[in-house]
Amino acid sequence: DYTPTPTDKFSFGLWTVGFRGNDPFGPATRPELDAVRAVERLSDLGAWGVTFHDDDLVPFGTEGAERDRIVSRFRSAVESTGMVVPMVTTNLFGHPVFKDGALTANDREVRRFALRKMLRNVELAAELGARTFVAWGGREGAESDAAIDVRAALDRYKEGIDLVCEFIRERGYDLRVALEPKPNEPRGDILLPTVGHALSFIEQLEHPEMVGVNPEVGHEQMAGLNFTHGIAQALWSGKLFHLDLNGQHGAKYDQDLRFGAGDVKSAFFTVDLLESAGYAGPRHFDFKPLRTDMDEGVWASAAGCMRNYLILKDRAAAFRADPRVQQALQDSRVSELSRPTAADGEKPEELLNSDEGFDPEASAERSMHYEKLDQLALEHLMGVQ
Ligand code: 3MF
Ligand code: MG
Ligand code: MG
Ligand code: MG
Repeated sequence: DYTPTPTDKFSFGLWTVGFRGNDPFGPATRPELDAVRAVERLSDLGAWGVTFHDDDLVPFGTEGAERDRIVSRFRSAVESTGMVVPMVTTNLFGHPVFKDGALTANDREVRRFALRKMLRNVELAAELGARTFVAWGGREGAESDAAIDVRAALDRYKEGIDLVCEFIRERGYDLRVALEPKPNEPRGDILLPTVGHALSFIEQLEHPEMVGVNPEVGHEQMAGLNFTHGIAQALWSGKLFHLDLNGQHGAKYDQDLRFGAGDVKSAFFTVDLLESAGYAGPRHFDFKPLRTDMDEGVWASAAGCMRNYLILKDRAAAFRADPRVQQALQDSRVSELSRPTAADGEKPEELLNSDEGFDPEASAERSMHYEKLDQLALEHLMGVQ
């Protein structure tokens, strides 16, 4: 039975089920989705949490009593369904004011406006009990290398994230920041294009301990990278604060297919990793229901994301428990990699002079037996036991 429950910690952005099907070549194909209905339907389907950009909930420029009314109506829906708001993020890409970026726009007034928008949204995130504040800098980038001083842009990016962290600390909020990498789209090139770039950037910040990453399946795959390896390195660095699960077919436009509907073999190993590495954060979906489909398709795709995760979780567990797999893993000497290369306390000088009678020719003749191991993974994925 692959019915999700809140203990699975599945969450969805309001902008996912609320996506109306507009693309660069055509307008929306679906009507607007009311945020309260989104919360109720997601809760009915077994989701645990709902996330949003400030503008998904409160239209850009809405102030005062109207803003308060919208937030409190949403809050009531969240509370009455028992849902949570684990993450909040800021839209710093939609309004034309951000056409040249937000925290790294060449125009200083734009950067100051972007920071005010972000700080205000940090207040809202804390108010709603969110623990993660995602920052995707979709417009932080360029089409022409003549138009941007990348080193200055990184100074301003650091300055912006540092200010957000300082604000969180001064207010005493229980909130961490997660940077979301993406290589391109909508900009020709976006700053912090991959998980690796973001991890290295974080080390330059004033409060690196407060900042991690929010990797998205499709974003890494757009860069031709292995998503599972990317999140493995984030886990290894203690930086996998959150993640965006979806589907993508290789290096093309950001497809945002429902989770599992892209590279399914990669999705299998992603779930296998998350479940075996003890990742305790949200299983957050950032996808777009196909613009060919109407309301029923929206909910079918949301249900599909969760169902696919649970199926893959089941398949991965069966893979790990299979005695043939355990034998194959041993034959492939996978766990030997966990053994330190040097002997306990061994110095490089001793290692240099160690003569173990090692025979490179004989070693090179040993098969790693990966074909057999990988075939077993594929058969479990395909449901053949
Ligand atoms: C774009 C994205 C974004 C981010 C979001 C932060 C609109 O490709 O993935 O979704 O995920 O802004 O969570
Ligand atoms: Mg995306
Ligand atoms: Mg995407
Ligand atoms: Mg995303």
